[in-house]
Amino acid sequence: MRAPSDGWRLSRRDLFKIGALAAAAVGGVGAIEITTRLAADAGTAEGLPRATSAIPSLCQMCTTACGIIGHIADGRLLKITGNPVDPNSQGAVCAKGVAGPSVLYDPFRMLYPLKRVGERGSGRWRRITWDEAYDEMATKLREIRERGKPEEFAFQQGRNRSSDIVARFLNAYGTPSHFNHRALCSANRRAAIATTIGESDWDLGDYENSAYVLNFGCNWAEAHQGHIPVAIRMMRAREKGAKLVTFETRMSNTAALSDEWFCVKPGTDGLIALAMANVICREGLWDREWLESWSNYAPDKIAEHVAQYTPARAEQESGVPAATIERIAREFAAAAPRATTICNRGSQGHRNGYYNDRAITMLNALVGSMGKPGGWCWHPLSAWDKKAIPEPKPVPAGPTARSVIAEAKDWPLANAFAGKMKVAEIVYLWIKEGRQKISALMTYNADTAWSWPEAQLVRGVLRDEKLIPFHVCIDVMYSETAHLADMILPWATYLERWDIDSRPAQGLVDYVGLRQPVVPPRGESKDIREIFPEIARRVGGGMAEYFPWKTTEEYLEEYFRPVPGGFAHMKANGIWMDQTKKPHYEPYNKPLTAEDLDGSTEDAATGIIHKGVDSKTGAPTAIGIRIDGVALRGFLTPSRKVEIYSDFVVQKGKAVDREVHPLPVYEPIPSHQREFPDDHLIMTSYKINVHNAHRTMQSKWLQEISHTNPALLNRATAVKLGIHDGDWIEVTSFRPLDAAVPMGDGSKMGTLRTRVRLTEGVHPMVIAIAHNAGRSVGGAYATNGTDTSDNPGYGAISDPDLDRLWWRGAISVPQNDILPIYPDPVTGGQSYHDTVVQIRKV
Ligand SMILES: Nc1nc2c(c(=O)[nH]1)N[C@H]1C(S)=C(S)[C@@H](COP(=O)(O)OP(=O)(O)OC[C@H]3O[C@@H](n4cnc5c(=O)[nH]c(N)nc54)[C@H](O)[C@@H]3O)O[C@H]1N2
Ligand SMILES: Nc1nc2c(c(=O)[nH]1)N[C@H]1C(S)=C(S)[C@@H](COP(=O)(O)OP(=O)(O)OC[C@H]3O[C@@H](n4cnc5c(=O)[nH]c(N)nc54)[C@H](O)[C@@H]3O)O[C@H]1N2
Ligand code: SF4
Ligand SMILES: [Mo]
Repeated sequence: MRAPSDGWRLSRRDLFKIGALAAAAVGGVGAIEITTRLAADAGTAEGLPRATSAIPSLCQMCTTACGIIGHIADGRLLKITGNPVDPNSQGAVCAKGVAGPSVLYDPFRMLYPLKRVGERGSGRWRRITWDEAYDEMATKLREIRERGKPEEFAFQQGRNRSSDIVARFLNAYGTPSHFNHRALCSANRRAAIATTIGESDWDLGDYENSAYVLNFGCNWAEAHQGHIPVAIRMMRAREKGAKLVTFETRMSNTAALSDEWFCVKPGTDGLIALAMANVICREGLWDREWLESWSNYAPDKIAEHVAQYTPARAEQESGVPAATIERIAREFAAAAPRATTICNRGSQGHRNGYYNDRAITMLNALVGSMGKPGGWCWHPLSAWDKKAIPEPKPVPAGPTARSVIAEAKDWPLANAFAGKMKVAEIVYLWIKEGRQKISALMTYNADTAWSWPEAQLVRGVLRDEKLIPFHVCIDVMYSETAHLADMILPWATYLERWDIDSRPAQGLVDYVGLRQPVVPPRGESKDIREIFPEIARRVGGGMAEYFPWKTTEEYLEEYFRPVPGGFAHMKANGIWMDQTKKPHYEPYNKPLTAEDLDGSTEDAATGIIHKGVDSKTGAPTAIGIRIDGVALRGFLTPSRKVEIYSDFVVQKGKAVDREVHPLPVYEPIPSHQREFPDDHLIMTSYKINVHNAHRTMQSKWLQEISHTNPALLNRATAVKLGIHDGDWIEVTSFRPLDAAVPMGDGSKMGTLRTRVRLTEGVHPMVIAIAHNAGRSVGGAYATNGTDTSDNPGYGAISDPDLDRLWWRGAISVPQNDILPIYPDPVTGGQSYHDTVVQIRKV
């Protein structure tokens, strides 16, 4: 029976109408009231209950964190629209954002704490109380801490948006074994940008004002960490006549929305960019004056370096005609400074990804578009201004204990920059190899057993009670990782929890947002903001001192005090931005004031201006540089200029006996440097627009739209292999043939069976498989009807939609089961698109 609190249910027809209304709301500028009125009116017009309140919050169906409004009727979330006051998303939401209620009201959600009763992975559980859960956790964690081995408590997270409370808890405990997902995601790109400009690891572009956008493997129309905020700006740029050029291995929706699409061989984007640099230098299309002021490497030396990368060589390796590379280089330079590159996992998710992104970033320096309106821009803050809105005190200091895995010393650039990136894909391998003893593991906001490369290795380690004696998983849903836990704590969804949050500002002005519950948590689910203080109290030993607030609201009240109107403003509006701030254009050109210069010293040879000393290192602190007689802020690199040549990375490499090239170079992918037999292909990965990694797998609304991930194969390749559309194939992967990486012996790694979809829209040497599919547990919707097991964590399930699961049995495969661990030797970034596979019709 359906519980009375389940209320009414939307029909598919209603959903369609709401989707149209949400789309209409996207265009609606102005105040929240407008959207609220729209919702209320819409309710009556569509025969739906009237929304009685509209609560601003932040989406987390992906990590773009768009401002949303939850429309509530009779205590139930009716629908989600965009919050127009969000400067990033400006009132727009994507299909995943609209589908929030399907995650909140998912019948297979975890609602009660569970303890394992069968063997690990047997799927047999019993319900326990929170009190029992807290006690058991606190007893284990206290014992480890009192033994003086806090590093044996490991915390594995993914794309967490509550970093304040996580760091507070782990630092108060004292463990450095804090593992994240970054190397799986964006490490190469971040390292390339940080090397080059020093003051940010994230480019934002200024797409709305661009005349030319050169895209190397960024799928902004379907994915990207700034998805909706970027997509709306790109579309506006196009309306204003900008030209969008996309290099992709596949006809993505982004490629389809571009003026030109070039299908590249995987891993060759850096070479194309270097060949463009060659054309720009050779033909004098550069902004020589800008380079002379701002590049730490002389223009003629850059020209000399890129001379080896001819368009003819780039054509040979990438397949893009030399004449096209020349034409695009000229067009890009002609449009500068209103020209920018954009790139993402397509260029950086490779063994040579760091250098690819170094080369792509350099193009913007060559044409002098860095920091200019319509050019390649950035913001130094990746979130809100933490100096103006600091974390409430007392804040615990960082841990003093050491963790071999988190330090990941073999990779010189993994932890070289401000934000430590770590090397996510080696965590479970190194635990297996006994490099780090783990006595307790807490997994949170990550489905490592499914989204990490070599997922079966992760599962093997999680299953092994000698390697992981105690595993607590905090999750909203029953995931592959939860399946291998000893205890599962039901986590509140993003629609039921509090957060302070914001994303890199696409408008180049920082802002701050509030995620607030639009409804109370379902069942017994709780957020970590409630769980962690309670564990801290029970562990004792001084931990609780860092959690003096009685409630999360009390803590946030204090946190938001510096915001005009405080917490009350945030609860009513969801967002605050200082309207007097100007966009962060050309920060390097900002003159130093007389006050800045008072008491400073200047290095005669470099022009670098210093003032005071670094409290940790004792070295003089640079505050700027004199350029053409003017004292300016400059870039935040060691040279205060754009580092085309980086001695910093060379030294980092030397420290661990690894060669890091100071300049952007092209390093061919070792396993790709040979003749491929017809049945050998390069397996790439991509994201589906309506799904986000693991967190949307349970959404019946989104699963209904997309529930399979057939292998995309070029028709010409299929003809050679006698494969037809819809055929079953076996895909066997090989480890990289690459002495510089763990297990790089070229041996066979894994096999999966799937079906093919033939298309002209994929490179003939590529087999492309989407990663957003292939769950084996988590209930009927996540698994296309195959997991029917009863789980005491779900509560009573009565969902009439189960009878409408028309896609039951649809094929979806877990790509990561055949994706080898393959860290870039420089940064540790996982090479997602380099795996050589053999395919066979079955
Ligand atoms: N819908 C959706 N949105 C998401 C996510 C999601 O799972 N689903 N995840 C979020 C996260 S965590 C991230 S990191 C971002 C990622 O955002 P993006 O990096 O923009 O998207 P991806 O699909 O990972 O990869 C980009 C594209 O690279 C292409 N590609 C593969 N190899 C090459 C190559 O050698 N050269 C070129 N030029 N292209 C290549 C793939 O076909 C793919 O379309 O998206 C975020 N947003
Ligand atoms: N083959 C392949 N593998 C990939 C990638 C790829 O392109 N190809 N991309 C990689 C990238 S870029 C990344 S960042 C990682 C991401 O991999 P993950 O970190 O595993 O993916 P997420 O979906 O971010 O995290 C899943 C967790 O989000 C949590 N979550 C938090 N809040 C909510 C909520 O309110 N509702 C729901 N439903 N869940 C919530 C749940 O705990 C869930 O387990 O995957 C990587 N894996
Ligand atoms: S882009 Fe991400 S954060 Fe924004 S609405 Fe879509 S799912 Fe939500
Ligand atoms: Mo990611």
